Amino acid sequence: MSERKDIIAGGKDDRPEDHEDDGPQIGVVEKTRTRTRRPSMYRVLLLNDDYTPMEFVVDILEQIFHKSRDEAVAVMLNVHQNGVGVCGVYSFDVAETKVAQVAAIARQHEHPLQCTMEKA
Ligand code: TYC
Repeated sequence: MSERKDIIAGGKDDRPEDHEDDGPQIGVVEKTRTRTRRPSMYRVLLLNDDYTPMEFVVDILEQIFHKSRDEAVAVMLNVHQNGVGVCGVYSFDVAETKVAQVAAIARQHEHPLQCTMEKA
């Protein structure tokens, strides 16, 4: 009868009631540490050109990058004067989406405005 029970239960010692007379049990406790990493961040950059109207760039900075009017003008002028400037720093997916949105709106309006991203 005990042989039969062991086979069905998957072997001796599988169930608490099988341990009654066995003395101390030895086991190994394993802990797995899952490392959490902060996501890499990306700078979204606007590039200067000679043709895109200043007002159009300011509108983009307000609508897509949620800048105040004053901030948008400051960023636009910085790009105008230095050739390149930072619109914001975002996770990869958000940065990628903003770059695509700028490209789409600029294309619709036939402006050569360029927007890129780089690892921060
Ligand atoms: N240089 C443009 C002009 O004089 C204005 C401009 C600013 C264009 C920023 C692009 O990312 C840019 N009309």
